[in-house]
Amino acid sequence: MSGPEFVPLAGYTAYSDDEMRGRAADFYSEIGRRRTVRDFSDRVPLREVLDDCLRAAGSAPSGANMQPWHFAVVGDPAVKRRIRIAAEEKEREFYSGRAPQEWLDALEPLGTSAEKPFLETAPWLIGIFEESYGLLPDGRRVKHYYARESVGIATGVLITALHHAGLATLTHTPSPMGFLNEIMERPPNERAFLLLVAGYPAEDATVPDIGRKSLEEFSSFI
Ligand code: IYR
Repeated sequence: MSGPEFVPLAGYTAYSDDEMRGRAADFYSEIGRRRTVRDFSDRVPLREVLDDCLRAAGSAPSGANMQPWHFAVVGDPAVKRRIRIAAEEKEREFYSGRAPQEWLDALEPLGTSAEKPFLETAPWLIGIFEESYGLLPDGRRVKHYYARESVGIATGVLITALHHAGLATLTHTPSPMGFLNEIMERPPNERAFLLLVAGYPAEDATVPDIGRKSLEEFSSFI
């Protein structure tokens, strides 16, 4: 067997300390404005913007470079409606019985409920699927490593890319999410990771008045 092949690190860009300080501060200020949105406009953004944001997500690191993700984008109103109906059915069970009171109390500041109108209003519902294992054309299985972690990282890149492009997102987690495989026609080796709702925020969109932990609260330097 021949060994691994390497090429020069061509894409790396070096910055001076001043440039780096500015870039880090600018990026923090940009991403710090991101808010999870539940009120969407029905205006449809440019498809090429979404394509580039998905390409950005696909550049995420992954276990053994297996790239164990699939992004299924739904824009068809009839399919969005089916997703809303199925999600709300699950959510009603969650909000009126399955969720322990402690969980409902934790969600209270967010003002969420089983009603999910954004699943029909927003232009794009992106089903994010984790390929638990790969499939070769002959049907043999390829083992995937750290698939969940990899998909989580790719999802973070996608959310960041969409925000950077000027779009809003909502990480929606109807539970259980198996119905997404059926509606989005995904194979059994894929497991729904989350449903990312994306589009322009509604003009009168509001967000909960909640804060973020400070750097000191969530980090330590040893
Ligand atoms: N999946 C439900 C409940 C929910 C759970 C968490 I954790 C949230 O941060 C928000 C909502 C829903 O989407 O309403």
